[in-house]
Amino acid sequence: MVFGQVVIGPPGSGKTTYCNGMSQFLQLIGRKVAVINLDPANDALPYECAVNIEDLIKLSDVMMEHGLGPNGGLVYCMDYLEKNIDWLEAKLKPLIKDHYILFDFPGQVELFFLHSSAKNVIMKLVKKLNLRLTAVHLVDAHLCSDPGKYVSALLLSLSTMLHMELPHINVLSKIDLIESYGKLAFNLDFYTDVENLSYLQYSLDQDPRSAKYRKLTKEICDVVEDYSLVNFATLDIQDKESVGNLVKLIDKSNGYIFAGIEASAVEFSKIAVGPVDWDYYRVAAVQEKYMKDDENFDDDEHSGD
Ligand SMILES: Nc1nc2c(ncn2[C@@H]2O[C@H](COP(=O)(O)OP(=O)(O)O)[C@@H](O)[C@H]2O)c(=O)[nH]1
Ligand SMILES: [Mg+2]
Repeated sequence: MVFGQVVIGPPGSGKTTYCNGMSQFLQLIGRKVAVINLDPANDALPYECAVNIEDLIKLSDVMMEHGLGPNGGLVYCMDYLEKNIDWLEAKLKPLIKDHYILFDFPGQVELFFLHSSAKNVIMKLVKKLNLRLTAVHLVDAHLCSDPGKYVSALLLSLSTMLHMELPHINVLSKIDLIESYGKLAFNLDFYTDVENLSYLQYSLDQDPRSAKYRKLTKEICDVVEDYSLVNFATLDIQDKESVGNLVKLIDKSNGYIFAGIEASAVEFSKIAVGPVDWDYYRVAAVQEKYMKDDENFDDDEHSGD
């Protein structure tokens, strides 16, 4: 059983920086981490990647050969990756024995709430390699400074959650910059908890530019409230405490904290409903032992694929 994160979110939301910071943090707490770059539009990578989609396909080649723009080119690249999933699987196989995996995905949002190729890639890997992944969906906290943009972030987050069908954590990234955008219309809790959107609708109705979309805003807010799935964690990637708090949430969502614990269903339930406060150094040690024990099982399990 292998654990990891699928890092997604709009362009510029901080995915690549996140993969770099998160891998450093996880290594500090004793985990072996492999970062997989699946974004062919990533320029200079700040991290050392274990697998790079550029070795399979280059966005610039696709754009030139097929006369596509960057968006069409990225869709093509993801389709191509899905067709060549064996390439990725072969690259991942030696890593999954003892690594925690971070996938740095492209920022084109349609790939994660509309198209199926990126999702199919993830689902095939989950099934074939027995991965336990959490989708970490980064949204620039800047969007909170404009109620209209915040509503679009809510809708995007909800659509992505429903489409991806993975354990999912939405994150307001670059929270360290939030004060530089001026005073927010509401407290930060309002934006992270997503509990009562009527205040937001009222605020939007006061602005003549958005008042004409009143009905649309109300419908979108109703959908988000009815599903009651969206909320946000916050992140400043340079703040160790902020990254640590997020790691605790992620470890709980993909089951990392349960790894190697031999307990009854009651004990597991206690951990599941308990606070996310636990000792990650201990879990890292347990996990290492568990992965070694699990190695033989995984080999047997997948030898028939
Ligand atoms: N202040 C601040 N800047 C960040 C943070 N995360 C990312 N950035 C910056 O946001 C920009 C876009 O980040 P990048 O990782 O390339 O985004 P991507 O397109 O989603 O991969 C870069 O200039 C980063 O330095 C953060 O937590 N705080
Ligand atoms: Mg990037």
